[in-house]
Amino acid sequence: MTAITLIGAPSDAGAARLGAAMGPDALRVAGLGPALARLGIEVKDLGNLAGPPNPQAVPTHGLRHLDECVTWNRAVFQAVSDALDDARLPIMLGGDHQLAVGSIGAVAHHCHAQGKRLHVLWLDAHSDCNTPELSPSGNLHGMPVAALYGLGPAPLATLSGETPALRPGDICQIGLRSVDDDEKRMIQKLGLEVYDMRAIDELGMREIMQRALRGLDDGVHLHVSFDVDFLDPEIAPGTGTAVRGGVNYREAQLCMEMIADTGRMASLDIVEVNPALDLRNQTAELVVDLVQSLFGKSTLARDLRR
Ligand code: HAR
Ligand code: MN
Ligand code: MN
Ligand code: MN
Repeated sequence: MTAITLIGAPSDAGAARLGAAMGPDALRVAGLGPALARLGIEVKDLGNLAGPPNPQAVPTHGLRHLDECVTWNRAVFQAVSDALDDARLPIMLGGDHQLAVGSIGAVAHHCHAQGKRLHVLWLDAHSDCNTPELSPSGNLHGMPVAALYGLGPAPLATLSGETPALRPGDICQIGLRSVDDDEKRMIQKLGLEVYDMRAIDELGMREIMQRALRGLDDGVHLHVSFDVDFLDPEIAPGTGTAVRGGVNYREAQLCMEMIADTGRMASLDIVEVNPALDLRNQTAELVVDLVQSLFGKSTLARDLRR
């Protein structure tokens, strides 16, 4: 298994509520690094990147804190690029989800250079494909998918040097249950493959993961962008925009296990852990549990499974 680099990105500049900046440390307190090391993986923790705080400004031109978010994303782009250049698997610890512009931008750039095809699994209650014109809030964590498709503020839309960083068919979103009306149109316009909670209820997580993961061969770099509000707030309350009716514990485990079985995941974001809204760090602890499955921990050895 590839060696892992943990990259803390303590930003909450893209969110409405403060607190996601404490996410990386909450994940460390919950034992993320040692849990991965126990699986036999070499883990290096770079500590936290430096960047600006949330200025708590009001929106201008449909968005808040653009300069701060650009600064954060440039730092994340560089750190993720460095890890990929060293043939390591970067885990970007957010922070809020706007940081995916930098991390996925770096992955897109890397894939281009290596002649690999990029496939992104976006696990989230939200579709995050607003633009400043469409956003009801002006918060940039609701806009990273649009930016990766070359839409929205130019410094983010062109950040990776690959414009757009993503093409139709590159992303598959799972767990959606809070999508703004204009975002519904954007999902169609961008041609996103989406599985909302109704799809999970009707088809089951197994069928959805089989569809989401089909066609992965060794020419594919699989990136997982895990927004913890994907999970039901009853089990993961420590997040800024919790939405009821989310993915339950068993569904989440199966999702992670099926990704691990592909052996193709080459980069990961863990975002929107907000310890200020949590109870006894249970959200970070749950994430550590699930991420072990994502890296191949399983109850039975492969040849004993049926
Ligand atoms: N769609 C809403 C907005 O744009 C909420 C976005 C939300 N928060 C996130 N992203 N955690 O996944 O403001
Ligand atoms: Mn998100
Ligand atoms: Mn979300
Ligand atoms: Mn694809």
